[in-house]
Amino acid sequence: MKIVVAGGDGFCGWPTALYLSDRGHDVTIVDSLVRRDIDTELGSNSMTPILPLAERVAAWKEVSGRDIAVRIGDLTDYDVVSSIFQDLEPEAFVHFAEHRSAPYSMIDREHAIENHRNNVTGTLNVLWAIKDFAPDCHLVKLGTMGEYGQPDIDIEEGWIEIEHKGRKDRLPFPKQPGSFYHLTKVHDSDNIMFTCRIWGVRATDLNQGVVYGLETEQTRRDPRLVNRFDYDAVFGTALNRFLIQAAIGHDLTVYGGGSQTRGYLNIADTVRCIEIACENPAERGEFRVFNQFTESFSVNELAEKVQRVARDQGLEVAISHLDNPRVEKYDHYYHAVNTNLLDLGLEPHLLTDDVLAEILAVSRENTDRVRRELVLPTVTWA
Ligand code: NAD
Ligand code: USQ
Repeated sequence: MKIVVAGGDGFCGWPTALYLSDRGHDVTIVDSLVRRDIDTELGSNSMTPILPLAERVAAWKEVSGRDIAVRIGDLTDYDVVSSIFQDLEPEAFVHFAEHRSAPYSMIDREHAIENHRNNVTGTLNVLWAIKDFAPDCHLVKLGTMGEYGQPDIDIEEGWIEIEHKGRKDRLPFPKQPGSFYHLTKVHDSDNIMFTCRIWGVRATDLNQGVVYGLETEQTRRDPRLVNRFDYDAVFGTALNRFLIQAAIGHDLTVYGGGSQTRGYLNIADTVRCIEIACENPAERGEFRVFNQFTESFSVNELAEKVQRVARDQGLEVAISHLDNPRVEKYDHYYHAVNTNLLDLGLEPHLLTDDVLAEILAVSRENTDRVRRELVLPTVTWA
């Protein structure tokens, strides 16, 4: 298939582009490289030394013999987006290209607005371009499990049957997101659902949980293909941060009580989920939602696992309960349905000690790149 991977220079997008290319798809990466600019803004860096995009793609060609085309461009620019659809006529448009950090969106008013501008405008442009130039193209859009929040009922996959005053309907599942960033994903979902209804767009909204891990089968083939690996308090995510903290001998930073529970998945499953979505497109006019996670854990459970695996490698790390910089629920009910992707053939890579040990080992090889002053959180919700 002809597939565009927007955001293909990022943590999820890069290994996905390699995986799809390896599977014989004709892949074009579109990226504005804004994530690399944000590193400069925040004084942060990937723990792994990632090459410039052109060099990464050249290394992939050398290793695999396959071409990945690259377009540097910003989805908030409609000329860029319309030319992508006109020139490439993609069958699937995989959309990772958003600002994805909750703390980044909570820095101040300007960041909240820029986060909305970038994410909501980019997705609107993609929807208009599909309508204008490629009405059959399947939009595979990365949303987030955090759109739902933590309701006191089971979380369904996008839709819920409701009976109200004697009448029944199938309605969008209620959303209670926990940051301005998570709110942008809710706005995107609404915009996509609306265009499916009025223009007959075909779309799959992948409500992804927190992704952990670093390498995939493809990135392991050459050190130049290494994935980015964020550890700072703005872009680093829970489990990856704990593994890096263990590697540098920092206490594990559990926010607040630590009973907050989320859905998680291995990066190796992210790439496969995208393939499954692309190869099983939504119908014209269908707004399909898949909850893309494989297991759920509390933050305390993750910290305890990392502490144990680190001890096996001779590292003693303590668990610290910091004042929570976010406003979050503790001790909440969490049961989310995730059967759609499993029914289509996903075979999860579960969070075993071996998986943790591999990520910890790579982290230990890169400790010299970690700027310790970026580890503790500075952005607060309140
Ligand atoms: P990332 O920041 O590493 O990568 C995003 C990429 O998109 C970057 O390379 C960035 O330069 C690019 N980009 C951003 N805005 C753009 C624009 N307007 N035009 C063109 N390119 C743009 O993020 P990631 O971790 O790879 O996440 C990818 C997607 O998956 C995001 O939409 C995110 O919300 C979603 N997601 C991520 C996780 C996770 O744990 N990492 C979990 C759930 C959902
Ligand atoms: N947490 C800690 N300590 C840390 C970091 C995080 O206790 O050092 C806690 C947070 O308080 C939160 C949980 O871990 O309760 C998850 O936080 P996170 O930073 O790992 O993830 P989150 O902010 O939710 O965002 C990440 C990605 C985002 C994606 C989301 C999926 O950055 O792009 O949308 O995961 S989900 O959480 O399902 O919405």
